Amino acid sequence: SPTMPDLVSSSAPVVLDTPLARHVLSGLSRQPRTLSSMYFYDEVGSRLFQQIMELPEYYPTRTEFGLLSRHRAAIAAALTPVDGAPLHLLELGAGDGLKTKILLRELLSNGADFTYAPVDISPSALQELSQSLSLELPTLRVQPLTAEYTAALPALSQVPGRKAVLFLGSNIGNFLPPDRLTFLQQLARHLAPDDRLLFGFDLRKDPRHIHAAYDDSQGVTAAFNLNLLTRLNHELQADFELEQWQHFPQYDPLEGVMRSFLVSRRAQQVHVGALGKTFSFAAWEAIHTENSYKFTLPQIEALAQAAGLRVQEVFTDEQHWFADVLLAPAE
Ligand code: AVI
Repeated sequence: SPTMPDLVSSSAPVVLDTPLARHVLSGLSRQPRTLSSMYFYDEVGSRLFQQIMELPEYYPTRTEFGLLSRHRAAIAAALTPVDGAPLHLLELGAGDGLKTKILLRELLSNGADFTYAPVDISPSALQELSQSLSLELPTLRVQPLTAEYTAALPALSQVPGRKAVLFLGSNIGNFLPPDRLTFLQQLARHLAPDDRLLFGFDLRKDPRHIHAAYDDSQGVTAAFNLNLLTRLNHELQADFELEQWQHFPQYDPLEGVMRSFLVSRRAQQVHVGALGKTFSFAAWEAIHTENSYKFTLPQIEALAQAAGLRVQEVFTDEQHWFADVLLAPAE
């Protein structure tokens, strides 16, 4: 009929205006092509990341778990207000909370008055965490929030009492250096003098150990990286053929960064339905999908200082592979 709306016309491209669609449009239109690792964490991606954390080669989780167990009394004491004021414990990128439960148990057994507020971009991960907490730690007060890290910060200023912000697992390593500083500066702006931060940093070590952690023999990390393309196929009606892409991680010992790429095995075209656009890739062209920075202690000190913070205490493992660093606002 002449009044048929455009909506039902099958030839018109559907242009979806979502953060993911906008990100993919700009990331695949630029050179080098880049997609953010932030979008790894859909339901399948979050599950694959849980599998990564159990891999023999992926040392960060095990190492941080060990150091948190080893230093749990000192860390819990450093986070608890001496005057018995209530503590608001915010965790950015909480994931499955396996490591955090060590601290939560310690705080509960000390009789600390606190609320645990886990923030995660993945609703499924957060739901599983809330369920497991209500079973394992039924007396714990939990306030979960599905959000990107930065979206959770403004609410911090309104929290009464002492705040402690956990950012474990070297999530900070996934930011590029300028974004890392901006993020810490933003966070510091919402802190009162008594507030504390506990940040996990993966430390520099033998590059072969680092490389193996991102190129595991079972191919779970490859599946995790490739899942980003599956996500674009599902959510943006793209037609990436997964067999035509290869996971390629590379450690740069000068910059101390593990970079992950998806490399096109042949010249190919990929249509992204939701963008109404086709992208051409040359043979062996790469999409840069992740940065995982590794740190030195002087770098951590310098970062803290640049953000208006100071390092109060460094908790580490025997091999000095990983550090959980207690930060406070600079005087
Ligand atoms: C979440 N993040 C700290 C992990 C990392 O080590 O950068 C994500 C990851 N990527 C590959 N393996 C694990």
